[in-house]
Amino acid sequence: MACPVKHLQLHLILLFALWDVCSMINSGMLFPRESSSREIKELNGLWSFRADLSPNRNLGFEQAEPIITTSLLSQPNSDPLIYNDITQDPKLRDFIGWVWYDREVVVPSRWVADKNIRVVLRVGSAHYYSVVWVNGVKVTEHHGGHLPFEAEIGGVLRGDPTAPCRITIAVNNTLTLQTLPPGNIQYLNDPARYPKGYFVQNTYFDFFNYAGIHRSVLLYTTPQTYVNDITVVTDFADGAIAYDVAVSGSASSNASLKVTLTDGRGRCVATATGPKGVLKVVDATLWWPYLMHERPGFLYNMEVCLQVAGARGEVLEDRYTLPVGIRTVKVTSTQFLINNKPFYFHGVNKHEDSDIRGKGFDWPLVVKDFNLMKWLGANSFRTSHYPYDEEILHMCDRHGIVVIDESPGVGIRDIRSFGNASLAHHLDVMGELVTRDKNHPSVVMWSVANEPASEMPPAGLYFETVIAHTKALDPTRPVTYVTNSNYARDKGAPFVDVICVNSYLSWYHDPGALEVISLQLNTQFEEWYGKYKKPIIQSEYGADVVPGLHSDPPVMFSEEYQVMVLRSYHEVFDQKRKQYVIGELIWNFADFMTAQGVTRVVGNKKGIFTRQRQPKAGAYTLRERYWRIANETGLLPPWTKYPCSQLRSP
Ligand code: GCB
Repeated sequence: MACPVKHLQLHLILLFALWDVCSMINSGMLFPRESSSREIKELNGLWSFRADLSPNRNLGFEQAEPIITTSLLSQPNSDPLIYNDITQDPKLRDFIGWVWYDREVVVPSRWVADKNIRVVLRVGSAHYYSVVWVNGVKVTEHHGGHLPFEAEIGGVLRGDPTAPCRITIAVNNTLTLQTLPPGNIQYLNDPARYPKGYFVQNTYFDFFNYAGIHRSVLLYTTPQTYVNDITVVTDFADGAIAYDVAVSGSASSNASLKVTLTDGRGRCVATATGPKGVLKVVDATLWWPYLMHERPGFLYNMEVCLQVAGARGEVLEDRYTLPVGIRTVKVTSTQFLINNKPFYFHGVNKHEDSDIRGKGFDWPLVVKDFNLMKWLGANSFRTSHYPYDEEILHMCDRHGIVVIDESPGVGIRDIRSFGNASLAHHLDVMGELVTRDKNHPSVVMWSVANEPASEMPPAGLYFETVIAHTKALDPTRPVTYVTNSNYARDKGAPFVDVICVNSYLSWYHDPGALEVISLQLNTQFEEWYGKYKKPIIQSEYGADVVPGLHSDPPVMFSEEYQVMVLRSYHEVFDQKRKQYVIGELIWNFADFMTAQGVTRVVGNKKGIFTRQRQPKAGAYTLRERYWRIANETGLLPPWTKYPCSQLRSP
């Protein structure tokens, strides 16, 4: 008979081992939250804005650095922070180069007067390379969109407490072969065909390269000695939460820490002291995915209270509360297990994309998308092809929507993008991503790239390195990348935990030939599984639809054709999910904007919803299927039981 005490000890030893490695990444990027010791001031709304249209695109720096004069901004537009789709000026929509944002902010005088307060400026994401000044003093710069960056600005503000706080952010959307995603600028020098200095930006991905500031800019405060980072690793078997708190600031070595875990009703269920420890929850309520349990997305609140003695003997405190879900993730050769139960991904690929806002964060859109995913019976999505706003991950935690969290490593297709500079940057980006998202129970797997040229000779070492690095940062989650290479030539596949394959049978291959799907998809799965003996997710499949276009017999771009493609794929999924296929993610949740091109009719139309989030016929096909799968598992909570017979395409 198994000894329960031994069993418990084993789990804890394992947790501690993991947690020691996790402490490697304790450099901190906690989501800003208000508490009795922390305040937030959001800086959303209108900023002064100007694109640098000068011939060398450098006038802003020539005139402005180090002090930003108002001359560059003398005729400021008052624009929201994403500029591409709000302008009537085509030069601005497709602008490449530096744009400048500028704003004067009222900072509470207490924040400046009280030297025990740290004032932090945080940019949720700006695409691609950003430089930030406060009152003309450069405070930070950052390479890469889709991830946050911040700077402590209290020192600058205190330099001249009478000065207003002027924040200037310059953002450049130029991509190079070493950026993530990669791109390159091509000068077209034929004077008979192009004006002098004419250039284009080539990219190797299929979404519009929305530029500017995509997410919240805010100021927040902490005390000078503060909770800089928290890492949690949980174990469902014994309700254990191993935590590791990183403290920063001058008095950090004298800090005392108390950690309190409360349940949904605010009842204390466990406490611990010290920067590292284990909280044990008796009869823990686990975190479960949507449609897998009657109580999906259960979260505890873990409050960290840090105390240090002030100069006059007073107690200085910092408090930070982290939502925590208790769950485990494991991969076998045929299954994906959440809390040791098989999980089948029936979900979508998304984009942060909508009319006018482009990639700008928008709460009503986020809520609508969650309502649609739940309507659809989707239990998961991939953050194709970059990290999404943290608020979206919080929604996933709360609603039990499972996430494959993807880096911006999309379109690594030029051999020069496999060099050392690219690799070093990719490792940094994975560090930033894992640091930001490591505590989300909804995040169950990292995807380091989408459709790289993984058959190229350097791809093997490149992906071995990126994947090993990601696993070292987070030993608790599987790591993958999404491939469309041939199974026999893919050099990175030996290093992934789950094979994620994209294929567009009867679309990009054998267009119009629906009859080949079954045979070719079977072959695809058998070849990948035969070679690697790893579980497989169909990470993309689909077909473009011009909404309202009908045709019988079905032809490409009609609603009927998309339905037929989906059904043909589904038949094969149904055979293979009994074996080793562990998921299917439709491409795409909604139509989205792309660069202009001859295959794109105002964007990519493979959405099952339009860009305005109205269902196409394919949405009903998928809805019927996803609810049927959810019903089959027998784990569907009674309140969600859906009579499949009543779900019918219109
Ligand atoms: C893909 C890409 C995705 C594209 C899609 C398409 O393989 O991963 O970004 O949008 O195909 O529709 O071409």
